[in-house]
Amino acid sequence: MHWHILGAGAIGSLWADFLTRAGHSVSLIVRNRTTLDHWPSDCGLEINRSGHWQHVPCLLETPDADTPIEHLLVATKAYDTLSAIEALQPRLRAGTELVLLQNGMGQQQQLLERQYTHTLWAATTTAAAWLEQRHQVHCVSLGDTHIGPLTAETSLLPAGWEQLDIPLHPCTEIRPHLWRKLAINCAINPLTALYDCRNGELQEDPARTELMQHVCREVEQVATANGIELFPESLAVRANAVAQATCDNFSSMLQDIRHGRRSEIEQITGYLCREAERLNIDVPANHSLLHAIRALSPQDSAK
Ligand code: KPL
Repeated sequence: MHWHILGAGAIGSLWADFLTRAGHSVSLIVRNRTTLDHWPSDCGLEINRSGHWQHVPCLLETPDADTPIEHLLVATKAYDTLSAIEALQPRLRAGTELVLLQNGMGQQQQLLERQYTHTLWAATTTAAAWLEQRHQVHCVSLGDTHIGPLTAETSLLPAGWEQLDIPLHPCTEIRPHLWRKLAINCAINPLTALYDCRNGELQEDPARTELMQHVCREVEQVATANGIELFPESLAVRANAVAQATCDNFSSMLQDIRHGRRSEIEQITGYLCREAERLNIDVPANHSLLHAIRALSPQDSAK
């Protein structure tokens, strides 16, 4: 099977490794010609697993290459989804398999509303990785990945994914899993961005803990009104456990803001607030975080 991967960040690069290990060939679609010309290596990627570097053979190309795409993994930032897929339309076919593997919610529904004829899945992962350089990725943890179909009459897994040697959980209903990841991200990401702190530092200050508890209670209300059961324990307890397990990490949102990149606040807390408004639920703590993060990041307030 030949898989194209759109988005050469840490997660896209990690999947290039997973897919090639499973015997598939991979093309990494990079943003543009300049990125391609400045790629630090002429032979794809390197991955560091448990302290050892290994080569990941993959081809590199730009979105305007002319080879058809039959299997596409979309690992871009959530806000780039629609425009990135639009740009690839000339290369996609009816029935092209498309997997969305991203943070946040809203983009899955927006893509469905475009009524393309592709076969769609959404996936969410707790796998963790970071880029040392563009072509060098460190695998921190394989995590757990849930995947499920978004379109009708779609099999549980895309072609060749049954061979992936990772904790992969196919499910008929992906929405509750997307909500669970969204809920954790609502509870941790904007707070770490606001306080400019590591995930583990959220629990070190009673004011932060209290705000996190408010945020969690509001998220639970909106999830429940949507018919979603989050976790057996409260979201605050689960989010604290995740913050503890990733205590040395800087959340993706904080990293985006520190690097002057647009954050995914609109696809995380923004989505939650839009759902709350639709359901007539007051979410003042989440609203104030949404506005605070927009104000922190010129890239976000420009949108
Ligand atoms: O998913 C994450 C993120 O940073 O986006 C968490 C779980 C908060 C880990 O850092």
